[in-house]
Amino acid sequence: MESQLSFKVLILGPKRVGKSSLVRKFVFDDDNGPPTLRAKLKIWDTSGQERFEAVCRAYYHSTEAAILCFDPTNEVSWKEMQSILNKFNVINPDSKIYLCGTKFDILEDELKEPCVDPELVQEFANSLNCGAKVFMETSSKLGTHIDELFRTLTEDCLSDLAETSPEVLNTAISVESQKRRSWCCRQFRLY
Ligand SMILES: Nc1nc2c(ncn2[C@@H]2O[C@H](COP(=O)(O)OP(=O)(O)OP(=O)(O)O)[C@@H](O)[C@H]2O)c(=O)[nH]1
Ligand SMILES: [Mg+2]
Repeated sequence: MESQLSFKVLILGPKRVGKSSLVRKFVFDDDNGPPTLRAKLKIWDTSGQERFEAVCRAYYHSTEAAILCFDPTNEVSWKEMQSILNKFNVINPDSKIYLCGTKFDILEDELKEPCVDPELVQEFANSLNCGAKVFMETSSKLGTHIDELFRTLTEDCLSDLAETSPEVLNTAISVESQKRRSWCCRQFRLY
């Protein structure tokens, strides 16, 4: 049962878009929701540096969900994110996909529109044909929508599993976090 409730989540995206900040906020911020999660998440935070790309690709396999981050204050990151997603899809076409616009606090502070129209992001998500979900307005600085993103992802993984094992929806699991470092991808486990 325990292994069934363990989901591998990959955090992908171009460099400096805020992937590590997102994971840190979720894993280490007490205000967030891990205590109510009902599954073990193994979160792999990848590097966005191009020189690590080949190594990061080794982590694309056997992933239940991928959070694809881009920075709506930086249009280049939107294009680069799509290119990373295409490569990911070739290796792992069955993964759930969550498109995540980061650094929303900057847009709010500067009263700016995102570089990419949220409707276009949604259209792109629809075109992926895998039920990709969009979270356009996350901020690791403020904690905006981060809990909601991971909660939705976890519930989606649990719902899929419940189709074959309905009892998983009644299972409660306690939570603690551990951190393990490696040189290009870091794993965070939530229990
Ligand atoms: N204002 C603001 N800054 C952010 C936010 N998230 C990340 N940053 C900043 O963006 C920069 C990059 O953040 P990281 O989390 O290291 O980005 P990354 O995607 O992990 O970068 P790589 O691992 O190099 O690919 C840092 O200076 C962060 O402080 C956010 O939500 N709001
Ligand atoms: Mg990082």
